[in-house]
Amino acid sequence: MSVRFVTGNEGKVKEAREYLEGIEPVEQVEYDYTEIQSDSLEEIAARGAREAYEGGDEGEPVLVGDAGLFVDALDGFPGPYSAYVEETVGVERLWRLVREEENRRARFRTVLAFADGEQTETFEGSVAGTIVAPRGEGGFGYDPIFEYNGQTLAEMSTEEKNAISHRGRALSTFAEWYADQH
Ligand code: ITT
Ligand code: NA
Repeated sequence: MSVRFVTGNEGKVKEAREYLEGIEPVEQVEYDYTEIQSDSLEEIAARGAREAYEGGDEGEPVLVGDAGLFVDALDGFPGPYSAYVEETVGVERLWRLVREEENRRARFRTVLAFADGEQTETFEGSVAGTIVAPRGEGGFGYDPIFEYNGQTLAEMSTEEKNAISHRGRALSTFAEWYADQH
């Protein structure tokens, strides 16, 4: 048995392997599941996981992740639309929107959904920070405008970012649950 991680991103698979080391092998699969329109990452990931499970090899459990940046003053925008907003509005212009606000708090959230045909379970990880003017060359996506403890995620080393990562937190919760079940 192995867990099939549905993602186009090999880096995420490597990260998942670190958390599931000694528990279960992780295999990367690409599956173009329907991303439903919803403001709930849980709902999007759970539907995706069920669809990927049904469309994949019988009996092999799947893991689907969905993540986003939720800005308090913007009622959680861009949230589940983070990838689309990054492509259209862009990170710099999102900063300019938030700059007008007194409250610049935001949160990165990842939800992982696991489906094995019998059950669908979701696991959350999040990190709270502040939206700032872009700084740093590392990371990806919204990292340059997300500050945590005085540093943007783009200014951190990979190790520093992983240690506080929303995805890492979701993976570690999932790994603990999975180990308990198997
Ligand atoms: P998958 O193939 O794994 O589904 P994806 O591009 O859909 O990849 P996510 O659901 O993980 O990626 O994230 C959605 C968007 O949120 C992504 O395009 C980024 O803009 C942003 N994002 C997610 N995690 C981030 C992080 O740690 N730092 C900066 N931006 C992040
Ligand atoms: Na996704």
